[in-house]
Amino acid sequence: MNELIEFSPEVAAARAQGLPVVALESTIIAHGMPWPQNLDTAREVEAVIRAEGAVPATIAVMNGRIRVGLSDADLQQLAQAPDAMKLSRRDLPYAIATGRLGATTVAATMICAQLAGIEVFVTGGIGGVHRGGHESFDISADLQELARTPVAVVCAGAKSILDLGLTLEYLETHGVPVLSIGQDNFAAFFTPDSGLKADFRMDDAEAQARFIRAKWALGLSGGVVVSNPVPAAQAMPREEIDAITAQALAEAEAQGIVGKAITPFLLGRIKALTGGRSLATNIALVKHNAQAGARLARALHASAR
Ligand code: PSU
Ligand code: MN
Repeated sequence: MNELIEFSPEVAAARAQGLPVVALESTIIAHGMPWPQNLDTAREVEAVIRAEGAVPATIAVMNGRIRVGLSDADLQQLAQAPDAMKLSRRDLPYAIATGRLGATTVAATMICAQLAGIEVFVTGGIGGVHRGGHESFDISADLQELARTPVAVVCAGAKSILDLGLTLEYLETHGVPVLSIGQDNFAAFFTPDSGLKADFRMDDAEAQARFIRAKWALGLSGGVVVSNPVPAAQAMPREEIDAITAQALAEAEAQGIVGKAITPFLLGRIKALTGGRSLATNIALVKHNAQAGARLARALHASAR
């Protein structure tokens, strides 16, 4: 096993016993949600996965190594660290080489999950092609990672701060399938329906697992997106979130926010402009994804690699 990886006792035991494991990212903790809701959510998401019969493995970089499975003290540290780096593919070696504390994005978490032999990863929303991305070239490295790294990513789609149409086009070009649970359309994070069709509707975890096994058995590299819409009762009203998103995007442009600072900036502004209601939706959808991810991990586990 790679000496740069360090498993928590819980994840090490799960591996030894051959239990299904679900990876979780840490950028959502360090940069996606404010204290203390970030810590509460991290704990609750892990609890949902355990209740569904799988073992959670939250991933971060600490002391020059990739930590797969965080203790509660680790979660507390990450949730309050003012200086945690946001690590995507390009940044991972820097944090390891310098010993900096780092939170992993979808892209970096996929890399670490694959190194750790974990097939399923749960997040809130994936990154995507930003609006105006054809000019700014701001396309999340998450999409390239989905094209190359064989991990199934359960998410509530991608946020409408992005250009969801271009995001789906990019995924199609790179051969990344988008499965949808419970509806035909791709989810839009704060709202269930993006108005854009996902590739294949697959409501149950066994069907998703058969699809994923077939993809990998064919030797097709890369991941699979599993889009799990936020439950209607916890969603934001569409018109409201669209108006607030437009305002947050205008503020980002006026303030010259670029690069990896954009996504955290927009999330923070949307939370403030909704009086915290977007955060409640965000928390609800991550927990909902944890349930779907744990079920998928169990189904994949039941069908040998
Ligand atoms: N979606 C969320 N919350 C988040 C993110 C996405 O609901 O915190 C994070 C994820 O870690 C994702 C990253 O990988 O933002 C994408 O950042 P960028 O757009 O800079 O690639
Ligand atoms: Mn970007």
